[in-house]
Amino acid sequence: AAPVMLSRFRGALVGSVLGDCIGGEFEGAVDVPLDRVLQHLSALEDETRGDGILQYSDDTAMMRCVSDSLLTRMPFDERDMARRFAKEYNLAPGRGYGSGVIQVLRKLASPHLKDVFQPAQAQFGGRGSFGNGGAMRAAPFALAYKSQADVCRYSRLGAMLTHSCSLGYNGAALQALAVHLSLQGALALPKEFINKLISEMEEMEKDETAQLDAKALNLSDFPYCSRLHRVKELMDRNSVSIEEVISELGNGIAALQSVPTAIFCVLHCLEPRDGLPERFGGLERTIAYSLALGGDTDTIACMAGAIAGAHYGIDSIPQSWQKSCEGVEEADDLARRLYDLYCLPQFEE
Ligand code: F2R
Ligand code: MG
Ligand code: MG
Repeated sequence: AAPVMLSRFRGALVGSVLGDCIGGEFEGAVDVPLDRVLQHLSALEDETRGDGILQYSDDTAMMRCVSDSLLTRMPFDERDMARRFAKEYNLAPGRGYGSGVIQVLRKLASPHLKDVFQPAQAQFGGRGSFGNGGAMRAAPFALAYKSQADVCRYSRLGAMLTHSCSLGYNGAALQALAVHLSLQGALALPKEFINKLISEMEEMEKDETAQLDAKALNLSDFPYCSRLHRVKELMDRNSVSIEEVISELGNGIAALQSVPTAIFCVLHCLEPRDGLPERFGGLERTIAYSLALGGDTDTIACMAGAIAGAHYGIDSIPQSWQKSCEGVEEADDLARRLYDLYCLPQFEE
C-alpha cells in the first residue's frame, strides 16, 4: 500500500539526514567500489557501535535552519532564515561547509547588513555560486507549501541567500520540486515524473538571467532540461555503468552536476539492481547507489534520500540506519511539525 502523507513527510527529512550522514564517508572519493559501500552499510547493523555515530554535515545543519525558519515565519522571512544560517555556522563551523559559502555566512552574521541577498551576490567576482548548497537544504520547502508554484518560488528565494547564480538557485527549485512530486506519489509513474520536471524547468530556464548565466558558463541554453533529458535516456537503457552515469550527469559539487544525478539515483533504484542485496528496499538501494557514484556523496545521497524517503515513507528506513545517524530524531520531529502546518486550513489553496 502507498504510504500515508505523514509517513512520506517523515521519510523525506529522515531520508535526507541519512543520506548526508551515511554518504559523508565517501565525500570526495574518486572511485568507490560497491563492496566498500556494502561494507559501510553492513557496519550500520552492528549494535555495539553506539547511537548517532555518523555525524551530519552542512547539508543537514542548513536543512534544519530552513525547517525552523519556515515553521516559525511562514510563508517566508529571508532575514530570519539568513540569521539562522549565520548563527548555526557560528555555533558549529566545522560541519564541512563549502569554502566560498563561509564568506557569505560570516557577512550574514552582521547586525548592520541591510540586504540579506547582497553577500551571495558578491561571490565569485559577482557571478554568484553555482554550488549545490541551496539544493542540499531544499527539501523542507516541499513540505511547507501545497502549491507547486510556492514550492518553486520560495525554494529559489531560500537558495538565493547563499547562491545567486541561477544554476545554484534553479538547482534548489528542481530538488524541491522533485520532493514535492514524490510526496504526491508521482514516482508511481516514472516517465510522467521526469516529464513534469522537464516541463517545469523549461519555464524556469526561459528566464533571461538563466540564459545569460548558461552562456557565461559555456553551457547549453537550457542546462537543467538537457541533463534531465539525459536522465530520461539513461532510464530507457537496460544497463548503465557507474562510469556512464558520472560522465553523462556528473557527481560534483555544482548543482548542475548533482541534482539531476540524485534524481537519476532514485529513478534507477525503483527496481532491484544487480550488485545490490535483494533484501534491500528502494530507499536502501537509492542510498547505496548514490554512494557508489563517488564524488559529492553526502549531498547526492542527501538529495536522493529526501526524494526517495518521500516516496517510500518512514517505515521503509531500517531502524539500525536511523540509530546510526546523528540528528534523525530532530529531523523526524521537524517533519511532523511541518506536516501539522501543512494541514492547517489557512494554507489551503
Ligand atoms: N564543502 C564540502 N566538501 C568539501 C570537503 C569538506 C570536508 N569534509 C571538510 O570537512 O573539510 N561539502 C559541502 O559543500 C557543498 C555545498 O557547497 P556550497 O554551499 O554550494 O558552497 P560554495 O562555496 O558556494 O560552492 C561550492 C564550490 O563550488 C565552486 N563554485 C561555486 N560557484 C562557483 C563559481 N561561480 N565559479 C567558480 N567556482 C564556483 C567553488 O569551488 C566552491 O567552493 C556540499 O557538497 C556540502 O556537502
Ligand atoms: Mg556536506
Ligand atoms: Mg557534499
